Amino acid sequence: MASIVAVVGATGAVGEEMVQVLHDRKFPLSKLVLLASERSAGKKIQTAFGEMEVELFSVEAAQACDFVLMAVSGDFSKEFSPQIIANGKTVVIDNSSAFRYDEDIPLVVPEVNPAAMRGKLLIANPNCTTAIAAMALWPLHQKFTLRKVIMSTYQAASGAGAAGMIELEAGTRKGLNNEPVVNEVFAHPLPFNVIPHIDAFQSNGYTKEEMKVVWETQKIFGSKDIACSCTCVRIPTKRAHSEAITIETVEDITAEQAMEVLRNAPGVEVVDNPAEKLYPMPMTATRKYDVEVGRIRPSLVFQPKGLDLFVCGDQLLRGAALNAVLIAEAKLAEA
Ligand code: 2RA
Repeated sequence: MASIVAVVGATGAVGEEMVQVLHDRKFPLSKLVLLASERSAGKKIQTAFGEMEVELFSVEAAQACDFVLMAVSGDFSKEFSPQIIANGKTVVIDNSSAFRYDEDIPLVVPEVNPAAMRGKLLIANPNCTTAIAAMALWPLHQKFTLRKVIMSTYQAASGAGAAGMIELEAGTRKGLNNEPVVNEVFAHPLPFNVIPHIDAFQSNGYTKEEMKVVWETQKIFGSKDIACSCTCVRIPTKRAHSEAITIETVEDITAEQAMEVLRNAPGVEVVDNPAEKLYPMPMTATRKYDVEVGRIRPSLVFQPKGLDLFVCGDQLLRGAALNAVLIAEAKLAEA
């Protein structure tokens, strides 16, 4: 059944990708509406569907749709998402962190916990770092049961939106010209640097980005028993996040067994042939739907009950827009 879909925040990096993914996946649309606040309303933008005018957001305009994909700030979503779903029919898929930790709101990666959103109108999209890791970790959890997840990330500029990518590109040019590199989006200049600071520091010394991995992995996997710890680092790449992950499992696990499981997992591409210099990289994972997984080897600390692996996924796709559209597709199938 064809649906009316709105993308709210279509002029941002995630919103733009949502429109592109709806187009590329041939989502059954009867109408696509681009909604935004007064600042962007009236703008004409080029999309995969041709030139489209951005319309002014209102609750009524959103309620006229079957699906509303929110690519806006948490504050905006917190105010308006509950108002939109009050009509009892419009499905809101929210990319912000506004509702991710509410017990009653499902936090969904469709390949992992689609049942959580059955009958629900407001669904939260996970943080990109979690969503990318979940693709590799879930199939391993199902077969070998995760006990511990220890992760270090290498996160691209796109995580900070279009402004982050622009700051990286402009700063890199300036750096190469020996001009001073200024930073507004990132805590420090990002070109030629790595910054172990994404989002706000919490009272336990971890950043919110790091705690999101912990909270969200446990919620999506439905298990508080998985102990997680994470260090999140921004690096000067453009739009694919990388993650070095160590797992400890309840069951014995070998690299070959893990590879076999991951080769059959949806949304995963095993790229693991070191002899041929084949392993996941942001350069090859960019603009791919699948998450690349490789460097799979027994953990020197936890073997025979543990592995080390490296994961790369497109932050704007798997980490945001693709996951949101897959949620919408799963809701359609539910209807
Ligand atoms: C980042 N995870 O990379 C954030 C974006 N959601 O900054």
